[in-house]
Amino acid sequence: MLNKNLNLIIVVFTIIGLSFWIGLNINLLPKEASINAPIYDELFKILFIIGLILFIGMTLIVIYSLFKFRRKKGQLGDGIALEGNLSLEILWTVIPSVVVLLVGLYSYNIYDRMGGMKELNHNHHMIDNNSEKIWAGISQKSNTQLSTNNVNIEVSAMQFAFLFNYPDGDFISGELHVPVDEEISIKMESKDVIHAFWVPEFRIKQDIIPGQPTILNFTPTRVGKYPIICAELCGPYHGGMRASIIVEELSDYEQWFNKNRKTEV
Ligand SMILES: [Cu+2]
Repeated sequence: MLNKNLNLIIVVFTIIGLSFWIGLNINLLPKEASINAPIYDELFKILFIIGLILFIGMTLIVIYSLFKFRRKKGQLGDGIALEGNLSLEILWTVIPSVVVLLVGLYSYNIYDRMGGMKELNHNHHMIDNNSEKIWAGISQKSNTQLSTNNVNIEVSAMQFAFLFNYPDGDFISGELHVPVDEEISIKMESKDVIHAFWVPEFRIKQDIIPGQPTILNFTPTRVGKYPIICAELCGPYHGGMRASIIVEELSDYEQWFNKNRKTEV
């Protein structure tokens, strides 16, 4: 009995160890290109490790049972009628409950660190037509801090394209250009149905909702060209609703901006 328990403990620890090794050494995510990416990846690693423990553990139990509990030659009767196992039932209720609770708390912490809990709605008045628009979404800064931001971009989403308006330069672009290492603030509005602005390399995704403008703040950290993908099924050509975000050095960005800006008459 003691020997059997010892074997079980060794197997369990091997599975946990192997899962941690795989989870920490194999990266399934695209390269990290914003300050949100490392925060998000922390949570992803934990979830990946938990998933691996379950996957490897259950696969081994199935394989073990296939051999161990196989019908023996000449065995014709039914199996033993088992009914209830209180300790086992407590175990498989308590462990998942604790895991889910901890993951929930940790996710909240991650979302908070990414800026998801910032109060963006500074509209304290009752609803009236002159009041400020309500913005929602991820931001590392509050609304008042955002107004001092130097890179302001308005995103319009429609079936089936994204358009990027640069109000300071009074022009519209089909590609989103942003300077690296600067805090970017984008205000997003939908012209028709729900869309979502998703940049996998930035680990950010925000819905664009008709009648409910949203705001998204991020700081790109790596120069390059990344896809912007609509992540909300928005119609027959949803799959083709893509654009690009080009992260470049500030001087390159300014050059591009000045080339496109409307000169005042
Ligand atoms: Cu869309």
